[in-house]
Amino acid sequence: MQKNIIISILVSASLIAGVIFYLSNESTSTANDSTTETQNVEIRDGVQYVTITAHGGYTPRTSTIQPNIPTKLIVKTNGTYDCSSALVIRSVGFEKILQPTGEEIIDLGALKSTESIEGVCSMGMYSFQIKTN
Ligand SMILES: [Cu+2]
Repeated sequence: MQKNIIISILVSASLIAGVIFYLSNESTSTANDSTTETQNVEIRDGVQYVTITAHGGYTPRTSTIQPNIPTKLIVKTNGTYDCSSALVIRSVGFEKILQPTGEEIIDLGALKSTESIEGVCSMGMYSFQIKTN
């Protein structure tokens, strides 16, 4: 009898711990999403740089750039061990496993006003899009 009570306490304690862990994870990912609003496109010396973070997906999911300007994509990783580090950008023939922490600079060329570029993880679960305005 005593044993059963102890077991059920242990089981419910680990369930509660699991729920708390899940909820705290949820809130961090929401916090990350709110930073997607920040400006991630910058033109320096005639080159347009788009910066995207790969970590449990890509942030921001959608970026808007100007057409007809030579453009480079900077993909930042920071302790990225999930599959968003396996990046594929078909339209420019890019396919690479990124370093867990670092920066990858990918030449996108100058996009036409109707063009858009899509990056996906190698399994196609995560993606991001770069559109022209
Ligand atoms: Cu994936």
